[in-house]
Amino acid sequence: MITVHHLNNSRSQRVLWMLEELGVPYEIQRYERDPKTMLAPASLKKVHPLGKSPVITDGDLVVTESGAIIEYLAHTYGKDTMLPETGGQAWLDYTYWLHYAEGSLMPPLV
Ligand SMILES: N[C@@H](CCC(=O)N[C@@H](CS)C(=O)NCC(=O)O)C(=O)O
Repeated sequence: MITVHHLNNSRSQRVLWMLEELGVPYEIQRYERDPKTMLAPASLKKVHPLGKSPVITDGDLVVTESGAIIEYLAHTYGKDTMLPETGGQAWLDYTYWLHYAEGSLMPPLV
C-alpha cells in the first residue's frame, strides 16, 4: 500500500492528484506546518532525513522529490494508461508537462 506523507499546503497535492488519476489505492498520513515558521514537523524526518514533503512510501521503498515521485508512479502504475512510448510527440508532451509543473507552474504559486 502506498502511503502519502502529506503536508498541508504543499506539493504533496500534486501527488494526490496523480494517484487519483491512476486510480491506485493509497492512504494519507497527515502532517501540519508550524503556523509561525511554516516548516514541517520534525516527525517527517522519521520518514526521510530531509523532512520535506512530498514523500511517499510504497512497501519498503521511500520516494521523495515531487518530480521523482510522479515519475515513479507513472512508471510503476501507469505504464499502460499514462506513459507514452519514448520518442514522438506524445512522449514530448508528457515530458513537457512533467517538468512544467515544477519548473514553471510552481514558482508563481509559492
Ligand atoms: N523540490 C522539492 C521541494 C520540497 C519542499 O521544499 N517541500 C516543501 C513543501 S512544498 C516543504 O516540505 N516545506 C516545509 C519545510 O521546509 O519544512 C519537491 O519538489 O519535492
